[in-house]
Amino acid sequence: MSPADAAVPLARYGVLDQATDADALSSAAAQLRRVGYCVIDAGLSAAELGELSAAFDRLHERYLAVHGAARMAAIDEHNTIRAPLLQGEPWFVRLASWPRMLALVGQLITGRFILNQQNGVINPSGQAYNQGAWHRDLPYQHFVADRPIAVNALFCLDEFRADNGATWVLPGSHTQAAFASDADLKQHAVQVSAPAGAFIVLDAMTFHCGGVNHSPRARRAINHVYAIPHIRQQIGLSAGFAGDGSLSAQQRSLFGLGTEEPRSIDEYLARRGLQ
Ligand SMILES: O=C(O)CCC(=O)C(=O)O
Repeated sequence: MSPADAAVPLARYGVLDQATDADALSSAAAQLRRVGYCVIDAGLSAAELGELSAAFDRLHERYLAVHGAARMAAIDEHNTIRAPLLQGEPWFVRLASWPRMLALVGQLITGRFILNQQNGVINPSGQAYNQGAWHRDLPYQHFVADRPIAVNALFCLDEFRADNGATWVLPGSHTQAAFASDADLKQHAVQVSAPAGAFIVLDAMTFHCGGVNHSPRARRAINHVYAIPHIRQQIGLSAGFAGDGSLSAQQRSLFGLGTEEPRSIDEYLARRGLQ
């Protein structure tokens, strides 16, 4: 549909009730609720994208040096950077708190949400990698919620194309408890293309996987899961940021400070206001 067509109402009959999407973000939220995913532009400048890209490569090199490339490969962790925002590269804290993304998550998750995890993801050229198998971002879970309880936001550091293994999703799979049959997947899965600088946003219960990268270069992304605070963080971000005076109040809340379980009855009662 062209932009000119967008202003022309569609023909309909028998319709008594219609949703109104006030803006691009509400429209993306409506699509995600319906089919389980959407794509939004983050709005980074080319210079900002370049800085983030350099920070990602620098950090991956350091990460492998610190943890040992061979040891990481032995447990299939060499194409992942766990919790980059805890590793002294300010861009990752900034990206995790990107206002446009938080505004979208705020439309999708009712009440408070926190960052459950952030991971750098590398889809290497011509090789299998750990995100190439179908999964939910709340893995091992088979239930249906009537609204998102967790949302994942895959930031495309490179363009996502069919040839470099763009993400496959099964539309609507966030509304079905069971994993679909292989035949259903082979027929109905769709590959999501997106430009560098976009977020591919999924209901975290939507089944998805990385595609096979047939291009000569790795395809990089940074995944985030935002979730209700009842779901524990993949790695303790709140502990990692404890004592960090540089965070805003909004970031402290986002990274889960104050949502940790009380370690005693006294601590619980103190949080309820007991003097
Ligand atoms: O690399 C991709 O396309 C998918 C990444 C993914 O599935 C994940 O990080 O959960």
